[in-house]
Amino acid sequence: MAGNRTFTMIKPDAVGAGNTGAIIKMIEEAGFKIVAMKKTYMSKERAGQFYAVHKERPFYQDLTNYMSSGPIVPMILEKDNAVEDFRKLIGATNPQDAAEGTIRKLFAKSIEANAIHGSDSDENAEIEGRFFFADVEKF
Ligand code: IDP
Ligand code: MG
Repeated sequence: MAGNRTFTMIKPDAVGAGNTGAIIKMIEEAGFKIVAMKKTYMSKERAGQFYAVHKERPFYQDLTNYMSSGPIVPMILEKDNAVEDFRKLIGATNPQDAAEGTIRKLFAKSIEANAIHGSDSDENAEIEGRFFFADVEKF
C-alpha cells in the first residue's frame, strides 16, 4: 500500500464557490480513485492540530481561522505514485506560481485560500488520512 495513497481536502473557498464537483471530476480524470470522502467541518482547534507543523509561521492564525470558516471535503485517494502525482495536479502553493491547467491555477483565490490540500509525503498522507477517517484500514 505504501506509495499508492494520498490525502486531499477541498478547502472552504472552493467548496463555498461551488467548485467541489469540478475539482472531483479533475481528480478522477487524472486517474485517482476515491477511497474515502466526506463533507465536514474543522473547528479552529482541529485546524490548529492539522496544521501544527506551521504553528510558528506568521500565517498560522489566519490559516486556522480560514480553514475553520466553512465546509471542507477531505478524501483519501489511490493511484500509483499518488503523493507526487497529486502535488503536480494541484500546482504550487501560490496560485500565481501554479502551472496552467492545475487545480490551484484554475480555482484558487490566493496563497491562503488556495482551493485544495495535498499531502507532501507518504508518511503525512497516512497521518492526515487517519485525522479524518479513523477506520481507514477498512477502506
Ligand atoms: P502546501 O499546501 O502547498 O503544502 P504549505 O507550505 O504546507 O503549502 O502551507 C499550508 C497552507 O498554508 C497552504 O496551502 C496555504 O493555504 C497556507 N499558506 C502557505 N503559505 C502561506 C502564506 O505565505 N500566506 C498565507 N497562507 C499561506
Ligand atoms: Mg504542505
